Amino acid sequence: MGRGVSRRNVLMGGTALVGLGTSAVPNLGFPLLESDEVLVPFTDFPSDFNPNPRSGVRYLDTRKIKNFITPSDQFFTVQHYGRPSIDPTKYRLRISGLVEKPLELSLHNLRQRQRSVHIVGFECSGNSPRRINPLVGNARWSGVSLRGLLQESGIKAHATEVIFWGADKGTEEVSHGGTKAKVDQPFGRSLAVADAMRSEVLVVYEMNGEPLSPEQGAPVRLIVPGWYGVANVKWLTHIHVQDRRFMGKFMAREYVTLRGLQSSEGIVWNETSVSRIQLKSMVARVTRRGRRCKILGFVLNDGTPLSSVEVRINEGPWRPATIDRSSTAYSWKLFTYYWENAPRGEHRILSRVIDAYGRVQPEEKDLELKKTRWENNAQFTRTVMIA
Ligand SMILES: Nc1nc2c(c(=O)[nH]1)N[C@H]1C(S)=C(S)[C@@H](COP(=O)(O)O)O[C@H]1N2
Ligand SMILES: [Mo]
Repeated sequence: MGRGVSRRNVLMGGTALVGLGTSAVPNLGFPLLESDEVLVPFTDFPSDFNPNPRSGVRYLDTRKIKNFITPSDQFFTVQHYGRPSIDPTKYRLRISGLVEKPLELSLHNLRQRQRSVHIVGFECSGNSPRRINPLVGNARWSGVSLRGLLQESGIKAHATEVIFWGADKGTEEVSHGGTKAKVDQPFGRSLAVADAMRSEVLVVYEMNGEPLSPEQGAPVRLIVPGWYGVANVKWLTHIHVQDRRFMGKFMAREYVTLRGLQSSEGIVWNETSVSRIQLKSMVARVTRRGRRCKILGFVLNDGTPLSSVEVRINEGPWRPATIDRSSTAYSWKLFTYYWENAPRGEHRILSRVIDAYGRVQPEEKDLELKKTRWENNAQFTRTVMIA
């Protein structure tokens, strides 16, 4: 895994949680709403919030997060070209390009292989505080390791890039160098070989112990732990290996972030393809028992161990929150903070997360040089009304 920090010793809230490999499947559910607790209403929640805002899209109502694992029928869903339906008995996954042995695998072939299970949480990189970040979820994904498949196909030494195409297509007008072509293109994303060969990247056929649903990519999808949703290609039918960068629409023309870097020469404008999840936390649910409030939130990041999550009330001091022990490297991490003697009235609640490299979740003003909408991980003030 490299990057200098061992993911086995996930440092959280000051305690080293040993043995939390991503394949650990903890049984520690997050505490449910207890009978004598009341929900504290948010005053910033959009009054027209609709969990199914339009056909093909499902939002997670983050106030209702009760479980570490998001139930499949609540997990968010989006896609760009509509949902193809694939007959699982006719399904084939093709692996082509710079490999010694091109493969064509049926669902049965995949299921016969060694099964890997990872808990992975992710959000769409277009997730927005305006709708209270509803494009998010955390699930248990089962399938086979992509690395195993690439090794079996005999990936060649000079390969640098692995493309993943879905069965869903759109007609795109592509324009380069003053020439234009109109073509039917499948949804496609790629990974550098080094990223594709991480042992935790999965070719998935089950979500939360059930076959993938049509909206979540049935029968087979990719899951790239620690990356934004766009990397997790649904309805995956074709993997292609090559020796040059893939510049498809969703790598190079959409899901691109424009960000200014301060340098001694002034600002350098950088454009990058959306990839690893930026360090983010959000307060999601507040409950109260008498004057004691329980603040629950979640953290998403690229899998780097965390150093702390903190909560701040009404511009008071930052205070440490407790990270739930069910957290794994690539899950979302639920956290709680108890606020004693919470007075009646409206209050502002903010959270921030700091990782083991000392990276701090940015404030909104720190993102002024990010000029495009993707990857908004700014600290997010919530407002509540306490009765
Ligand atoms: N084949 C295909 N895969 C896709 C997409 C798509 O349009 N087509 N959308 C991506 C985007 S932008 C996101 S955020 C996630 C959403 O995954 P979910 O619907 O399972 O939550 O799927 C990704 N995979
Ligand atoms: Mo997305």
